[in-house]
Amino acid sequence: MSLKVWMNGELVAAEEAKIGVYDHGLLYGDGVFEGIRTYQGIAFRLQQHLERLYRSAEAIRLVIPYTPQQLSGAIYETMKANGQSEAYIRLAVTRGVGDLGVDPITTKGPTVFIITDKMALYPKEMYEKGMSIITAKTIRTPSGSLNPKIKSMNYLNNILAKIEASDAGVAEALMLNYEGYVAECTGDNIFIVREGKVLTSPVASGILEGITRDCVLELAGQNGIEAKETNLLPDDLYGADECFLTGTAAEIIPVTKIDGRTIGTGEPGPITKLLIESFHKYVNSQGHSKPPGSP
Ligand code: PXG
Repeated sequence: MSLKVWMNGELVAAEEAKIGVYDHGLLYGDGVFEGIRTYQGIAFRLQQHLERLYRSAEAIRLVIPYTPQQLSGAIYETMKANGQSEAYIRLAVTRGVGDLGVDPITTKGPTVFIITDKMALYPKEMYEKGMSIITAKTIRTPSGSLNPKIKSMNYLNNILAKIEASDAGVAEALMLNYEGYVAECTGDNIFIVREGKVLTSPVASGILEGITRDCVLELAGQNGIEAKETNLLPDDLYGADECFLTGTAAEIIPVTKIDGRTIGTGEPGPITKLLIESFHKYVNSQGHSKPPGSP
């Protein structure tokens, strides 16, 4: 049985779920999306994902023709139709079909679709031994060009850096901003541990405000670990005691090598391990859809 995809209010077979070649999402990458996952059948921090989706849409002046409640209902309806209890959810809103030409004024209304599928995770070994990453030559798009806070369908900036990672034989690439500060990886946020403190690049450095990143900042606080957003340079990373990445698919993954340099002892560090454990406990508890500690 093929998977069902929710498309503009209807459940259709995956092979019938098609986007027209005149859709500006395809022609120009004109659209926004979210990547969400479930734990125990419940979408992780769905409200935050939906808020980010609507913020992204507003930033590109795209009006989503559904309420957050409708989209939330549609997600669970799609999972149910597919007989899934756990899923990776891709929720996307494109500008829709229009004439050739970048002007969205010719489009006739957004295309909204929801895919619920399996999660693609990093190999287990990387979580145990840590991963190697490189710094990409490709600079993260400056906020004044296309703010990385907007989770748009324009991912070529990240894709070019990901190709650099593949060329170097590693799974992820770190991207710097145009000022030379650490921004983020192609699909993950980056953290370091220095003298017992957890540090990560501020949103103002031009990054996606990751939902896993927010969760890790909260969990650090709950565990009595000082966590701070601060500009970081590549040298801060090379000299860090520990390093890890966060993202919906990756959760928290230790980084033990950057540009061939060993980070800390070369093994996942104690604070990284503590945060991983704390994260697992949190997502396996009831109420992970809400921030930790909230009623
Ligand atoms: N930075 C970028 C550029 C991302 O795309 C993150 C950081 C982490 O954010 P979250 O909210 O997930 O903690 C992302 C998220 C995929 C996929 O299919 C990509 C992401 C998330 C889920 C799936 O490539 N990127």
